[in-house]
Amino acid sequence: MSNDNCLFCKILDGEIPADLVYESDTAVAFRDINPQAPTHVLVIPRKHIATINDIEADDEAIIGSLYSAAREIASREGIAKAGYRAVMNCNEGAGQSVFHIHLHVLGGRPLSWPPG
Ligand code: DGP
Repeated sequence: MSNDNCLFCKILDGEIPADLVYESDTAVAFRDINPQAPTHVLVIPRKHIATINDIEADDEAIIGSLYSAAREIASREGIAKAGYRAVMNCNEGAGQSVFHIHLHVLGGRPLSWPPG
């Protein structure tokens, strides 16, 4: 399930430290190293999935669990009522730089739309 060359798999394995804020059987979340908002948390599946394009039918429960994590994190961070964004980039053209899917959970400031 884990990929030796994947930065986020190394965080899951404890090889690279991260500020963990949430853990479940299927998902882990930690603070982004380069935060773009007062709350900027990355929610990742424990299973290595490189991009949205690589999600398989059997992964639906895992993907759902990422949003359950986002909801819980938003509540804990106190941003649920004001509003937050949960967004996943797919491939370089959309800004994906780490090829292990991750939901960016951003909040704590006004967020404009559309993103750049
Ligand atoms: P994306 O560009 O959508 O693939 O987002 C990747 C995010 O990962 C980016 O916002 C910065 C973050 N990131 C990269 N390396 C690390 C790291 O070593 N630790 C943490 N916590 N975040 C990282």
